[in-house]
Amino acid sequence: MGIVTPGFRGRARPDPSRVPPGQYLTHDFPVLSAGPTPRVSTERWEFTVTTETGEKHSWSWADLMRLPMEKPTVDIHCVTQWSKLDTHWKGVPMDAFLSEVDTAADFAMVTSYGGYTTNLPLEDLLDGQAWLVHQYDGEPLTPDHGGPARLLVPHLYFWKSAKWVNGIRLMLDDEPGFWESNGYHDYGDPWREQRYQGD
Ligand SMILES: Nc1nc2c(c(=O)[nH]1)N[C@H]1C(S)=C(S)[C@@H](COP(=O)(O)O)O[C@H]1N2
Ligand SMILES: [Mo]
Repeated sequence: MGIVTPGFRGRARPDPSRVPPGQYLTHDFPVLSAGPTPRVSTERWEFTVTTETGEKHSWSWADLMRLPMEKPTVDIHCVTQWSKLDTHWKGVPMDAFLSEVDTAADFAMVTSYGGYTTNLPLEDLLDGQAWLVHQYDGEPLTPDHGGPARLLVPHLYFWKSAKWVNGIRLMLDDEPGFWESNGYHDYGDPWREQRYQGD
């Protein structure tokens, strides 16, 4: 029989107050993309909020750069079971875009260059819980990780943090996004292990 040395095999033992059930810790930064990486220049980049009545509010890259920035340090949790603690980002809280908009909507469809979509309740984008980020670890966000800009919604599974984000469509009624139409949970709270429909 071989000698088994507990604690030196397999995955890092996670701190249950930081790491949700069923997750393991990773120190690298995996790339998970459902399709090819779109190349979007900051000159061409635009972010548009569309209300339920069709009213549009758009921000160019220059507009984005003039908004007050925050530097959130957050833990992120992917449904494929990796979690990463204390990730450093820089960006604009979503409140900056949404507070200018007159809406009765309760839901948001986040849209991306390349066609990815993900839905969430509008309130989950407000009150400093979500950001449009353009830097990771002090560097411009790389295309693989969603550059030039992505959504960051760390309190939900990371598929809700749309890479290459280009807009938000406000909706009176909930609709499923890309993964939500393919069996993933509508809400995706990692602390309640809402991975798949029915969880
Ligand atoms: N546009 C877009 N956003 C996306 C995805 C995607 O395929 N396309 N994948 C999601 C998933 S499942 C995860 S886990 C994270 C991965 O982000 P990362 O590649 O920076 O780790 O992005 C999310 N946002
Ligand atoms: Mo994911």
